[in-house]
Amino acid sequence: MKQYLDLARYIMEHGTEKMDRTLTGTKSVFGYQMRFDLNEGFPLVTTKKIFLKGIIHELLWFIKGDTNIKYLVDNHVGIWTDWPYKTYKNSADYQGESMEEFAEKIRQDASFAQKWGDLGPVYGSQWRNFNGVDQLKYVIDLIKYQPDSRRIVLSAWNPAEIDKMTLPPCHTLIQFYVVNNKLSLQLYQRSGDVFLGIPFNIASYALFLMMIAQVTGKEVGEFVHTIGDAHIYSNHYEQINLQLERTPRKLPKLKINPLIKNIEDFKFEDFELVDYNPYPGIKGKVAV
Ligand code: DHF
Ligand code: TMP
Repeated sequence: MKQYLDLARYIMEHGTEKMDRTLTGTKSVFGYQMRFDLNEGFPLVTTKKIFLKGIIHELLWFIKGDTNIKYLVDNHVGIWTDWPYKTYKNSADYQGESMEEFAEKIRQDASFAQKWGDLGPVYGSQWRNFNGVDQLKYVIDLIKYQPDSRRIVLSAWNPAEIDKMTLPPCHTLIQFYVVNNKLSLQLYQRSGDVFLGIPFNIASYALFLMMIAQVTGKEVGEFVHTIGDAHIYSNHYEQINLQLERTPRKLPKLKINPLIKNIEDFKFEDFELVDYNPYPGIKGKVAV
C-alpha cells in the first residue's frame, strides 16, 4: 500500500527525534494525511502480514460498547492485554503471573476479569454512552435521514473521563460525509504508532466505513486518515526499513454478508478476506 509506505518513508527522512511517555524514543512528524478510495480494494498493508482477525474482533467489541478485554481474550486476541496486565502487575494482588497466565485467569475467572480486565470508559463506552448519548446511533440516523449534515461527528475524546481510562483514546474523532450516495469517513488520530498501530487503524476504520455504508444503504467512498503525532519508535526502524524494501502488492477484497442491515447484528463470521497475499509477518515490541 503506497500511502502507508510513503508515510513511513516521510518520517524516516523528515521526522525529528523526540522522547515519549514510554521512554522508547521516536522519530515523528506532526500533521499528516492519507486518503484511501475503498473502491480500489481493502486497504490492508501487504508489506507484512496483518492480523485481521484481531481488527474485526476489536471493532465488534467497540460496537458492543464493551471495554473489558475479556471478550478479546476469549477470542484469542491479545492486542489490548498489555495495559491491564501492567496495572495488575503494579497492584498488591499480583502473584508473579506471566502475561499468558494473566490472560488465562481472565478467561477462566469472571470476577477476576471484572476486576482486572477493564480499561475504563474507552472507545466502546464513549461510542455508545458519552454522558448518556449513543453516538453510534446518532451518526447512523444522520447518515440515513440528513445525509447533507456537516455535523455527523463521533468523539471518543471525553475530557471529563480521560483520567479513568487506562490509555486515552488515540483515534479521537471521526466525521462522516455523504455525496452522490457515497459515504466517506475521516478520522483524526492524535497519536499514531506507524509500525504497529497504524496498519490496524487504517483497516479498522475502512471496515467500519463499509459496515456503516451497508446499514445505511450507501455506496463506499473514501477513508481519509489524519494523524497528529505520527511516529516510528526507535526499536522499529529496522522493521520499517525492511518494509520499505518490499514492493507493495495488489490490495485484497473484503466481503461482508450483505444480509446484515443493523450495525449490532454483525458477527465475526460475516466477514471474508479474499486475495490477500502479503509478505511474511514482521515482529516488533509494543511500547507500553
Ligand atoms: N501502544 C503503542 N505503543 N502502540 C500501539 O500501536 C498501540 N496500540 C494499541 C494500544 N496501545 C498501543 C491498540 N492496538 C498491536 C496492534 C494494535 C494495537 C495493539 C497492539 C500489536 O501488538 N500488533 C502486533 C501483534 C498482533 C498479533 O497479536 O498477532 C503486530 O505485529 O501487528
Ligand atoms: P500515547 O497515549 O502516549 O500517545 O501512547 C499511545 C501509543 O499507542 C502511541 O504510540 C500511539 C499508539 N496507538 C496507535 O497507534 N493506535 C491505536 O489504535 C492505539 C490505541 C494506540
